[in-house]
Amino acid sequence: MKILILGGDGYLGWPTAMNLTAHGHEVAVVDNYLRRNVCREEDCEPLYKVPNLKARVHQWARQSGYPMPVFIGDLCQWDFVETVFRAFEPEAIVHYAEQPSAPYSMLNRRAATLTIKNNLDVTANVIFAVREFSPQAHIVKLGTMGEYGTPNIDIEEGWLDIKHKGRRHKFLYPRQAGSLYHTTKIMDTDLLWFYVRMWDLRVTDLMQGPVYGIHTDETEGNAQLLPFFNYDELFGTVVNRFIVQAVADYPLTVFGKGGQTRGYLNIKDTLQCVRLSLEKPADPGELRIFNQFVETFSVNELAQRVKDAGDLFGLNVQIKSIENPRKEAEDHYYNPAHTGLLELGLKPNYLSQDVLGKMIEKVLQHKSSINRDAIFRGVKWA
Ligand code: USQ
Repeated sequence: MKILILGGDGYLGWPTAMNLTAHGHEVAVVDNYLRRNVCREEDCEPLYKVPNLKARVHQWARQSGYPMPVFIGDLCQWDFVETVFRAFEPEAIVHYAEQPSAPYSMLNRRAATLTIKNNLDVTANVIFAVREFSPQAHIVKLGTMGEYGTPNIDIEEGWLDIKHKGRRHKFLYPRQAGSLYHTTKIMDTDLLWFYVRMWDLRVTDLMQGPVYGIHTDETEGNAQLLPFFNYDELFGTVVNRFIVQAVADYPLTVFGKGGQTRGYLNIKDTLQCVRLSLEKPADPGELRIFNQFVETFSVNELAQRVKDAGDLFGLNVQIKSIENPRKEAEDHYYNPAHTGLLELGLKPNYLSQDVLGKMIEKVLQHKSSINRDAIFRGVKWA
């Protein structure tokens, strides 16, 4: 299949690109280095240096024999979008090209408007480009479990069947996000659902939980191919942050009571979920939604697991509850369904001590590069 990856330089985009070529697909990658530029501006560089996208594509082609066209440009610009779609003629599009950080979206007005403009403009341009140039193409869009928030009832997989005054109708499951970033993902879903109804697009929306991990099958043996690994408050997800904190002898930053529960997954499972969705696409006129995670944990449970793993390495891991900079429920019901991807064939990689241990080993190699000042800056939600 000819697959276009938007956001192909990112934490998930780059490993996805390698993985899909290794599974026999023809892949092109697109990026404008937004994430790299924001990290530089905000002084929160990843743990180790990552070669630019063209250099990584070159490395991967030399190692694997799979070339990938690279397009560097801004998908908010229609001329660029048109050039990419005309040149590559994709049969499927994986849309990762969004500002992915909740704390960044809450930083200030500039970051907020950048997040709104970038995320919604790119999604709209993808929709228009598919309609104009590749109407049969399947869009696989990365959404987030955070679209649902933490309601006091079970979370279904995308949809809710409502019975009201004796009649029934199926609606998108109610969404109520906890950050501006998550809210832009809700707006993406609404845009996609609207155009699925109008133009019979075929769309899979993946409601993904926080991802952790460094290595994938394709990175083994070549450190130049590793994805970004952020551990700062803006771009690091919680497990990756806790691993770095454990290595840096920095008490694990549990926000508030630590009862916040989310659905987590290993980066390797992101790649499986995206590939399975592509290989068994949604039908024309279908918005298919999967909840993309494999197990749920509270922040306290994660901190304890990282401490246990750190102890095996002789690290002196402390856990410290600090005032929560975010406005979120710290003690809540959480029971989301997640059977769709398992039915497609997902084989979960769970958060074992072995997995945590491998991450600790890798981070220990870069201990001297850890910038302790980037770990906590306290971006306030309110
Ligand atoms: N948390 C802490 N201490 C920390 C960092 C985070 O207690 O040092 C807590 C947060 O308050 C939150 C939970 O851990 O309750 C998860 O935080 P996170 O930073 O790992 O995840 P989040 O900001 O929600 O965003 C991440 C990704 C985003 C993705 C989302 C999935 O950055 O792109 O969409 O996970 S989800 O959370 O399910 O919406």
